Amino acid sequence: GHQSFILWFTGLSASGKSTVANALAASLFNQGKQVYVLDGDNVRHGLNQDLGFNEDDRKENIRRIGEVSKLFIDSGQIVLTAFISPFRIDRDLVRSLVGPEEFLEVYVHCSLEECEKRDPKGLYKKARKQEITHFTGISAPYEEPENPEIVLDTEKNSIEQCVESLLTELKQKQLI
Ligand code: GGZ
Repeated sequence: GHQSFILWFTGLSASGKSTVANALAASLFNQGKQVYVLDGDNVRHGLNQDLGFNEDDRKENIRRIGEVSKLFIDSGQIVLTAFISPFRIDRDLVRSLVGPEEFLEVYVHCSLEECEKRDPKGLYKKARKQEITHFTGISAPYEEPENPEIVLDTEKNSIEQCVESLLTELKQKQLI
């Protein structure tokens, strides 16, 4: 197999989306694949710097990321996206935009309790004190995927184990 596709990582803040996506990207790169990671660091600070975290802005965030991902696919790349993407309808919109063959939803599962314990940026703490509003899991919703192609559990498994199961899935689906 040799084709371009999206792995769409979704999950709570601090669930490990970017970490797993970047580790997988490194592995695919070492196998000679053209791969690129889109996440908050390179999208929310640039293209989407006009957007915040209310419902409309999140929807627009995901819509634009979907369109950009489609361009990456057209250019023959593997694209890994790591955004909370809390609304099912928005994830489904991207799925229909790029085509079902090329879209794999990856649910990065980690309990709210564990994410809050990790709290690498202190955002959960701020959200609890209402210093940040509309915080996913605390004061804004997260809609779990109903039929994700892949589920990872970062509470039970290491990053390396998560990368291994992704590689296995991709080989099984003959995408790599
Ligand atoms: C959720 C927020 C918020 C609010 C800032 N709610 O763990 P992080 O810091 O590095 O990742 C989170 C990121 C979420 O941006 P996304 O573009 O992935 O969200 S969405 O898909 O819902 O549009 C978090 C930080 O931004 N952050 N404020 N209120 N996360």
